[in-house]
Amino acid sequence: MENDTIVAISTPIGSGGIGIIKISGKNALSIATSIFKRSSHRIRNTETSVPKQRAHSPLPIEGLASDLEKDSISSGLTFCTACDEELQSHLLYHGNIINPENEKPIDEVLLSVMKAPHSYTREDVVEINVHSGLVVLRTIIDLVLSKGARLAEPGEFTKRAFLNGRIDLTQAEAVIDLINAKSSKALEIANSQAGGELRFYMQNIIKTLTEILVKIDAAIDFPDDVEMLDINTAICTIERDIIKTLKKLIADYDEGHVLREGLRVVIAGRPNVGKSSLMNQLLKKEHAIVTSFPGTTRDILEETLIISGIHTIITDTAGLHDSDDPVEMIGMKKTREKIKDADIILFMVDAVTPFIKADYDIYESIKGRPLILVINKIDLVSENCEIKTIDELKMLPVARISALYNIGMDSLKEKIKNIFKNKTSFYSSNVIPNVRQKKALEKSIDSVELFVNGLQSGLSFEVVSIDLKDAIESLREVIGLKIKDDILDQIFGQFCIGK
Ligand SMILES: Nc1nc2c(ncn2[C@@H]2O[C@H](COP(=O)(O)OP(=O)(O)OP(=O)(O)O)[C@@H](O)[C@H]2O)c(=O)[nH]1
Ligand SMILES: [Mg+2]
Repeated sequence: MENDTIVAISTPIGSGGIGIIKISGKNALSIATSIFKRSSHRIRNTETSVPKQRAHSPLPIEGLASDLEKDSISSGLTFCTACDEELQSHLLYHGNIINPENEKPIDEVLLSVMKAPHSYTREDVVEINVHSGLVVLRTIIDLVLSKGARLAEPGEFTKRAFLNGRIDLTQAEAVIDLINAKSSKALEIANSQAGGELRFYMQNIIKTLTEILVKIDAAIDFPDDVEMLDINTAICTIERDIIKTLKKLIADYDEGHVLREGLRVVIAGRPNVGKSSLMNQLLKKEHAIVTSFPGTTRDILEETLIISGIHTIITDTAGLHDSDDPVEMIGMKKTREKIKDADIILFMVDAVTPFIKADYDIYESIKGRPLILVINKIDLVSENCEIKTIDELKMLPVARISALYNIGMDSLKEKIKNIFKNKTSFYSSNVIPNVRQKKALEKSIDSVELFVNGLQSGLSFEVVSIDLKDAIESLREVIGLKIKDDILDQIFGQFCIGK
């Protein structure tokens, strides 16, 4: 476990009233003490405002020292009489960050101390509230680094909270979601996950499966001495409770992930139908290159935007058609991968030459998925021109647009919104696994089903217990009890620095 001392700016970079520098690790306090000079007269303490037993509870940070100074007496702040004492945990100190080389103050700050284990990381943590401004923040960070700390990596504070047992992995991931929440529902979901709801489900299932495994192991080792496993009851519990719950969680992901991650809308079609033009029109900027040459877009392009109030990730793709050009083939492979993960596919055709063989080939590969048929370039055909196609395609929601001249965009957005609503309106669960958790859940279902099939077909306990162990391992993986370092790095790498 890492035990060096880390530092980062915890607030967004840019101009603002207050910036927070966070230090965590065994030297956090000594580093802070070496660069911080307390003001001679005051600590804000709570004795005048809260009952005695809460005197050391965390204090709200209301503003910087100068504001505190003005309001100190009227707001009931009390004066410190022992200012040379060691910094106490969960108190807020007023003072200055001093450059130790010339003793000159760098900034007037409020400094709070949270001693291990009563901190976010379960290590000693110091937070310094400084006047936000890049130069001040950088100067203080440099000073802390010169005292032996190192810059924190993205998510490292939360990673330490996880490694030190303060939170489990589902909660750590919920912290990312809280930071990234794009809607009030997403925030609700992240909050319940941060509270440990998914972990609660997992722990119960792991407990039940472990009890079955213990009986199986005992029956293998001491066949004559132990009470036999009631196979029918075990199968019934697994099928009725466990598989059902796991499948529900996966269905929750499929239905609910748009609430936490956004709606994935992929524009697909053959070359030159106007996919990139639509992307640009939706984004209201020249993002994708548009030319009259088929095959202009070689790679996928992704952007986020709000469509009718919905957080959307829109993807422009390389045109799909028969080609043996190696670059195009790579682009088309990526297109197909994106299509696989899409929540909505905007299947685009050209109003002038609709439904040639290449269009039908594409349709064959995407039918059954949530599609909107987008007929583009309607500015080039007469208004009432009927587009002939097979009945199946006529059943799809259709948007007639001109991406170039911004015609029909509202109707297209309305259709996207309708599909989103159908997907989410009955959605009430507050526990939505993320992709990583979903994959582990799927693995666990496979193993549990193999175990049940094995039991039903009379395989030996030695054989079926392997599947049961695999299932338990996958469930442990969901809450991070068995997870490799590189996966951890990937998870915490998604955080911003300072969290
Ligand atoms: N008249 C008209 N031309 C359009 C419209 N949309 C796109 N175009 C033109 O069609 C050509 C191809 O447009 P793109 O947006 O590059 O088409 P694409 O589907 O991204 O093409 P690839 O990247 O090659 O697959 C360009 O010359 C666009 O100006 C439209 O609504 N009306
Ligand atoms: Mg293009």
